[in-house]
Amino acid sequence: MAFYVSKSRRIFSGLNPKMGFLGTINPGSWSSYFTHNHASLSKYLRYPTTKSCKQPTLFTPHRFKSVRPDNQLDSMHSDNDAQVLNFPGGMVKFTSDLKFMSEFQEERIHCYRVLDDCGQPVSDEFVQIDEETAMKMYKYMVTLQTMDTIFYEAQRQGRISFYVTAIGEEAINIASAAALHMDDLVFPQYREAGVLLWRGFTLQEFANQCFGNKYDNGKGRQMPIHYGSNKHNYFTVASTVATQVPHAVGAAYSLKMDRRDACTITYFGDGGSSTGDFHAALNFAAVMEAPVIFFCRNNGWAISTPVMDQFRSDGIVVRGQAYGVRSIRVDGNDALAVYNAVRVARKMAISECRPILIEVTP
Ligand SMILES: Cc1ncc(C[n+]2csc(CCOP(=O)(O)OP(=O)(O)O)c2C)c(N)n1
Ligand SMILES: [Mg+2]
Repeated sequence: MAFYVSKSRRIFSGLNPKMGFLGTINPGSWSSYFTHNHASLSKYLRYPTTKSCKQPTLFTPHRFKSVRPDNQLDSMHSDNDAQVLNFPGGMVKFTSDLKFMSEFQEERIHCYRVLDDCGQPVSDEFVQIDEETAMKMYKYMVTLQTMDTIFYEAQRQGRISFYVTAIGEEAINIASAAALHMDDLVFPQYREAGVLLWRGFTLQEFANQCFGNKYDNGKGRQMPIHYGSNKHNYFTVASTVATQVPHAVGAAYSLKMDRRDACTITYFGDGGSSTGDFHAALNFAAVMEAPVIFFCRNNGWAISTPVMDQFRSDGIVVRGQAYGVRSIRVDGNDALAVYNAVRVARKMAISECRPILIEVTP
């Protein structure tokens, strides 16, 4: 038995670097962690150690040692505060108000933009892009729309069996792609051909895939518009709605374990946000602190199902906070706003090892 335990301990420590979420086996660490880190606050704490506090198990996660909960506690605490409770997941204050949280906020979440309806800047607090990049973005937006028009007509004429356009979502496609690096892995839905176009997939390659000819990367085994390219770090389009979202979280976690200077981004629609995969993925990413950008294109419809028949929340953006994911709502017709939001999201995702949720509307 002693031999077995010492052997498994060796195996366990060998696995540890790759399995960062598995923590140390030290039952005393939980309470000593709080007293050590909050010595000055310990007089205010009520330790529900006798019955409600879960004692650590063999697989106590490392993330309980994250500094994030400490910062949260410090910011909410002042010397005048009454007793605080060590509630599962963090500290909470007591209240004697019997008050249910409202199902909505006083005001809907604002939409970030930097250009007004006439294209004039409304602020100077955003990163300007150089003229060359601006021209390239414009060129690719026009190219995307032209390609869509031609392939859409080919589909209507019966030359290809299926097609989906990004009409109205050109800025969403191109500006988000421009803010990413080539090492970032893309997990697309089906309305983001512009991201692949930006990365260098040629018009001929798009045609090869749509027509399923022998030059197609997938050798014609997929439906049209299911593009994928290893070379461009673009995973094959997942039209089974939102299945790509948890995949992106797993891949992001892998990038983090390998300490790569890259993140993943996954695109999905409002319809995708109405699936279980979306919720599982957000929670998974928050808990595992995975560098992933959830990019939701809320165009108001999942085919013929309007958002009013999908959810009652203030769009998708508010769901981030419920899962502990930083979020923003952005005007998808403002290419500079999309560019800035994705650029900052990427930086935060990688440097702080955290998921970010962006909701855009065309
Ligand atoms: C799991 C699954 N259920 C249903 C469908 C059928 N379907 C294809 S697209 C779509 C709507 C997706 O809407 P949204 O995510 O908002 O994307 P949009 O087309 O608006 O960009 C549905 C339900 C599917 N492809 N996969
Ligand atoms: Mg939609």
